Parts: sequence; structure tokens; C-alpha cells
Amino acid sequence: MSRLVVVSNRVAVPTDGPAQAGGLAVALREALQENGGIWFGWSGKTSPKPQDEPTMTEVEPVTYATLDLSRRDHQEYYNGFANRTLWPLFHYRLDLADFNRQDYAGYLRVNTHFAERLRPLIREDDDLWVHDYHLIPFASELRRLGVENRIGFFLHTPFPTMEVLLALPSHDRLARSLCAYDVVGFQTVNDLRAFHEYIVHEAGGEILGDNMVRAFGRTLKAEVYPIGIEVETMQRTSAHAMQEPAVRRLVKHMGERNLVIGVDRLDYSKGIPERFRSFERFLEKFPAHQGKVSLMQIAPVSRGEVPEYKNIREELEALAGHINGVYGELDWMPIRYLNKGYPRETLTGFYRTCRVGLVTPLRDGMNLVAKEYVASQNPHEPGVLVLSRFAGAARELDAALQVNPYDQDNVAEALNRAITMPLEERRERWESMMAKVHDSSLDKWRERFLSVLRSVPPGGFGNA
Ligand code: GDG
Repeated sequence: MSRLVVVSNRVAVPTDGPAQAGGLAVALREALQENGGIWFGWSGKTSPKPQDEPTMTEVEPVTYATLDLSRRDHQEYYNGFANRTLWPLFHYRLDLADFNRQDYAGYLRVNTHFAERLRPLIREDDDLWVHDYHLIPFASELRRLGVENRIGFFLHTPFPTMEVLLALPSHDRLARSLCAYDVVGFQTVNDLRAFHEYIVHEAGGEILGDNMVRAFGRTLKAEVYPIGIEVETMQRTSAHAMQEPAVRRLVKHMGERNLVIGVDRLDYSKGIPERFRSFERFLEKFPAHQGKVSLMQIAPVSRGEVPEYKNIREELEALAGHINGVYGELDWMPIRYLNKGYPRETLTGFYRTCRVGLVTPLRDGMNLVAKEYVASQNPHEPGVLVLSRFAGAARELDAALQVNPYDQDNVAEALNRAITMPLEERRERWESMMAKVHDSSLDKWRERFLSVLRSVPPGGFGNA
């Protein structure tokens, strides 16, 4: 079978330490180990000048090939166009999207540079799998360099509806670049539908049978591949984690009281301020829970150099201070806001300890925390998931208590229902959600995508 070449903005090089070994990194590494291959992308470091030759780290049978970004490229490509233009736009935050040509030029420049550096490493029968919004133009750059291999792309974020995408000055080039891939994968049917809408109504393309799309002179497959988690590992780890000192400390401290947990990168798409306000509404509307239920919010800092991320941090500190000041007692605080990350194992123990998982993004490609919360529960006494309808995960997890995160009364009522839900109903809902989490495990996601990619005929589906 062909070798695999994975391309992603950040590369999880094992010799760099365990910090990056999240579930996705493990799944991609396993895919590379099957037949050997290369994982190519940014090293996570910056240097004064762009790096010309990739740093190669061999961990048989995988080669990790990474490039440092120049400070300017980091600013324009990563902090700029990727995280201040595409990220807000793809999450329907036109109010936060900043369009400027310099950042866009930086985005294209890094994609070109990366493609040129990868080109000599590609063998004729390699299959390539490119990840996420940072690298949309990657395939068209490779095609320009004469690469005819199968190239697949998976978008981890939502794909916005046409009306939102049209606000991007370079929408045409971006959509054209997507069509340079042979297979494009989305998280949900909503995202696929939005892509179809653009292809038909803006690009003058066609949707053919069998998930094929014809546009910009190319034919490709566009499909839904909902991403998942390592279900069994999560289940096992969460049971063990109950013995962890941090988890035991939490359990002891909580006593008879209940905890609601939120875990998110500190990002405005996750709806954390709205969540805090909904929790305040919950305490106001259902005063019997005062002194008995707290929200524990874990929010490690993310993209700290981007101004919008600094603002949200300040907003949350003020909100948590306000709510704790108004409702807190000597021996009880409504909100425990932890602005730091925890080891993965500890996190699974926290999920298992908390009666409610509160996952309320305003918009999210999938949201793995929702699935992790479900998989970490004690099957005899599972907690309840309260889930935003705007998370991709809501499509599968229809047995969660689904909410509109913009509607504080709705979230407050769902919290009350979750806290008071009888054990039998908790079990029924949990079993139904577990079945779904199993159906779209991380392994299945990866295998489905790769089997479709590997079934692309040599030379692609043919040009229109
Ligand atoms: C993007 C899309 C899509 C969080 N805090 C800690 C920690 N985490 C881990 C969680 C989870 C991961 O980070 C976050 O994944 P999400 O899916 O929730 O969100 P994004 O980071 O925005 O991911 C998203 C995903 O890509 C995959 O396609 O679902 O929609 O936006 O695994 O557990 N991990 C540790 N300590 C923490 O404090 N160890």
C-alpha cells in the first residue's frame, strides 16, 4: 500500500515531548505507522528568516519534517489570515474578521513555501492528507509544481454558508483551491451543504451523484466524516483517573455538592462568557441550587497574541469576579475559573466527577469535549451532557439536552433539568450517546477518510 504524507499546521514530533500528544496526533501517527510516511508542517517555532530546508526527525517508520516560520510569516499567515480572518469567518463572526491584503499575501506565501519544501520529499505513489483552514491552498500549490498524487483535505472547522463566505475578498481563490483536492472532508452535513451551495450558486459548478462535485474544471469527492475520539482509551483512563491526587482532592472538596464542567481552549467561538451568564441565570431562576452547584471552567490560553483572545480573557475574569462576588458564600463559590490546562488523564477524571458537562459553543466544527465527557462517565451513574445545537457534535448526540447558547433562560432550564434528572433517564440518554460516540470513533473517522482517498483512481477523477 502507498505511503502516507500528512500535512498540518502543527506537527506533533514525538521527541518534542508528550505535551502535544492529543488524540488527533495519536490517530494520525498511527495512520503513518501503518505503511510508513511523512508528517510535514510547522515546527511551532519562529526564527528571524524562513527556514529553507525542513528539519527531519526519523522515528521509524515515520519521518517528521518541520519548518520554522519567520516572525513575519508567523504574524501574517498564522496570527493574521488564518486566525484573524478565516477562523472568525468560518465561525460566523464577521464582526471579528479582519481582512487585509498583507496577511493574505503572507498566507499564500507560506502555503507556497511549504509546498515547495515538501515537493522533493514526495514519491510518485504517496497519498497526501492535508488538514485544516491554515492550508487550504496547499494542493493547488502542489499541483502547480506538477504533483498528480491523490491529495485529500479535512476541514476541522465549520464551512460557512455562502452569504458569509462571500464577505471574504478572496473567496473565489479559496474555493478554487479546495477543488484542487481529490477528496474534501467536512464534519457535518451542514458544512457539506454550505459547500454545495457555493459550488452551485457562486462557482457555477455541479453536484453529481455519489458525492462528486464538478467545479473550476475539476472533479472531486466532497463528503461528511464526523471526527471522534479514542473511546476505549478514554473509558479506561477515566476509571483509573479517579485515583489521581487532583481528582481525589476535587471529589473530597465537593462532598455532597454537584459540579458542572466546561473545558475549552480560551476562544470566543466556545461561548464561555455566554455560558457564565447562563450559569448566573440558573442560580437566579433556581435559587435552591445556590450553595450546592458550581461551574468549573477549565480554559487554557490559546492564540494569546491575537487581540480578540486577550479581550475575551479580560471579559471572563471580570464576569467570574462579578458572579462570585454577588452569589459566593464563605464556603461556596459559584464559578471556579481555571485559566490553565491539565494533563489529559486528570481531565478525564474531572469529566467523570462532574454531574453535568456544559458544552455551549456558539459555533464549532465538531467539539471533541462533548464526546470525551460522554465516554468518561461511570456507566452505572452517568452524568448529563448539555450541548449547544451549534456544535457539530449535536448532529450525532441527539440524546444530549440540546440548547441554544444565545438563550440564557434555555440553558438555565436545561441545567436545572440536568441536575435533577432521574438516574434511569440519565442512563438511557448516556447509552444512546455512547452508541453514537462508538460509531464515529477516531479510528473509524481516519479509516473511512483514507479508504475513500485510496479509492481515487490514479490521476484523479478526471478533469471536467
Ligand atoms: C478543532 C475544532 C473539532 C482542552 N483543554 C485541555 C485539553 N483540551 C483538549 C480537549 C479536546 C481538545 O483539547 C479540544 O478539542 P475541541 O474539539 O473541543 O476543539 P478545538 O481545539 O477548537 O478543535 C473542533 C476539532 O478541531 C477536531 O476536529 O472538534 O470543532 O474547532 O480534546 O480535551 N487537553 C488537556 N488539558 C486541557 O486543559 N490535556
